[in-house]
Amino acid sequence: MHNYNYIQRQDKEVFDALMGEEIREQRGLELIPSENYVSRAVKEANGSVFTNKYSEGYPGRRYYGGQEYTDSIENIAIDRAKKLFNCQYANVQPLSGAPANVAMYFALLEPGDTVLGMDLSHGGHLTHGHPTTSINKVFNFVRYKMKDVNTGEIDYEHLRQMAREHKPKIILAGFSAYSRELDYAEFVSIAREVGAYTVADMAHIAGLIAGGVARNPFDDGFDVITTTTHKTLRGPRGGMILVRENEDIAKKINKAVFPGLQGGPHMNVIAAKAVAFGEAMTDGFKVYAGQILKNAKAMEVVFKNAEIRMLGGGTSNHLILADVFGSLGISGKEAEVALDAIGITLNKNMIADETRSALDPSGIRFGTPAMTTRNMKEGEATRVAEIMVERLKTITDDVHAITLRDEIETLCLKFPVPEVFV
Ligand code: DSN
Repeated sequence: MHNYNYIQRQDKEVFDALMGEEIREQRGLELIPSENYVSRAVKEANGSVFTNKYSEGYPGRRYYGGQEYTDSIENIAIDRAKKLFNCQYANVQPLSGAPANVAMYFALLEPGDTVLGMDLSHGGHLTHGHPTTSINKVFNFVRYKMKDVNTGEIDYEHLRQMAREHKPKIILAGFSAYSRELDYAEFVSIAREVGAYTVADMAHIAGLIAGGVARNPFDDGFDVITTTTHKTLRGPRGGMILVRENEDIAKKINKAVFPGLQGGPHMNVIAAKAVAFGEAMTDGFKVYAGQILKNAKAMEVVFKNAEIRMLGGGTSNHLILADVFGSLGISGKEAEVALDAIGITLNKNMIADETRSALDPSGIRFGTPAMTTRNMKEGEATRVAEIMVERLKTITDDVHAITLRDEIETLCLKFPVPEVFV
């Protein structure tokens, strides 16, 4: 556990909140598939002197003086990102995933241009053009879906027809609640036919790609990848945009990030990204990424045996989306609250063609990146899934809930959150 000696001496209110979160993270089981635990080294960089520095611009081309070390740290982060994802250009300044996507749109599009992206309820993301977002006022978004929600297969023929009809400038692959692999070559073939850029938002699976257990969209010819750095990649909260080989696209991306969208980059976060990328280059990270998948498969088996419907029929990545309303008659929100009461954190989630509201949908979404960082393996993943099913099937049994909560807490104490990964 981190010590916060200076904060403790100076600011009791903030110290109390920090200690509360430290204990919550140690004692509870984190199954939100977009969350993870970073190393102490990443935390040190994130909380370092680089937070003091303004560095508008890019290495070698800054607007303020005193940049010898900021240039050095940003170049380290860029070089490592390029090696990790096998590409020629990287912009490590995006503050997070949403600004990375907004900058990418402004780099590649003119107002009114069309983007073909995945429907939110079929696994896409708000920033892929949901009607409630600001970018939806600037660009025209059309959405594709899965052909069969029971296998997760995308309807590529329909996607091709939509591309011919709507003539998008960008075809966007990627998701935040989808449990299968995409056929990137098919996306590239469709995009080339209509002259569109191919962009993959790999925020959820960046660590799986870096660890070599998920396909890299660049290997099939994608032009651009956007991502966060804090999910499976196990870095600080932040974003990044990668360009496979086209210098013109890379220049447009750089201009769109700064000065187009952002001001001074958060150099402390860039330092932490550099440290996390260094960790992701190790053999240990490859083992970690592989174990994420094995743990998710172990959970899939339990849900299958319990006859709880999973969107896509199961999982090929780090997450599972389960239709608890259709299978057990309880809403996603009820399931989230019931599991939270026994120390398991996950999130309610819409399922494909949702009939309920976004705030009380039919599904729950959970995944294995954080539990795998705690060194839990298939045995623990199986038991956790069994506990989840038991809890959901006996949701009104408060006495049994106490037994299950004790078992989760014991498990978490046995697998403390580690601080050193290399
Ligand atoms: N909020 C992230 C997730 O949970 O998937 C995506 O932005």
